[in-house]
Amino acid sequence: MKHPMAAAASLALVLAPLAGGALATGTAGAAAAPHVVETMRLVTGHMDGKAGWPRILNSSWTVKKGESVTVRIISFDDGTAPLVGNYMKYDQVMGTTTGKELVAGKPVKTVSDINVAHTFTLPTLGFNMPIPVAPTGKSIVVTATFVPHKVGTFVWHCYAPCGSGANGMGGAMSTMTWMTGKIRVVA
Ligand SMILES: [Cu+2]
Repeated sequence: MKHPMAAAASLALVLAPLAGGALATGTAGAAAAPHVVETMRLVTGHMDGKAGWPRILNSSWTVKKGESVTVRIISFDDGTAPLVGNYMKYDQVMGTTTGKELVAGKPVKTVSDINVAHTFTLPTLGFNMPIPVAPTGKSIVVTATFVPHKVGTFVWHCYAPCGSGANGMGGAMSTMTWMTGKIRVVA
């Protein structure tokens, strides 16, 4: 805005490819890119009225390809659901612009399996946020930022066995809009 219009326009043309490159390596430029925040609340069966059925509210949203998306999850769940088998890798933060997520403001790369309550995982986009157990009677806020580079409708899952049935994968875990949902990325 400080520059004459023509100069600003040509500057933008020159900087655009650089900004894209900077975003891809996660080093700089994110502040200048479109940026949205998607806030979700993760409630327990006691809170949503269905015992044993935790739920992520605002489970489906739409963002634009190439924009910076901060996922903010406010979890009230004080129960753990340690990861097992092939899902144990989801104790790692994946696909974020910094390689980390913020847990109560603290940057971390991983959450110990024993402390995992849920995950928010978009496997096709390579994005994963492990959600640690919340202190009883309180909430914990977990945030992470990613940039979707593919257009489409992508299903997210929780991969912690927080549902019902012998393996914890039933009930909320296998019901759309509870522990799984759809994220749309548009051009
Ligand atoms: Cu879960």
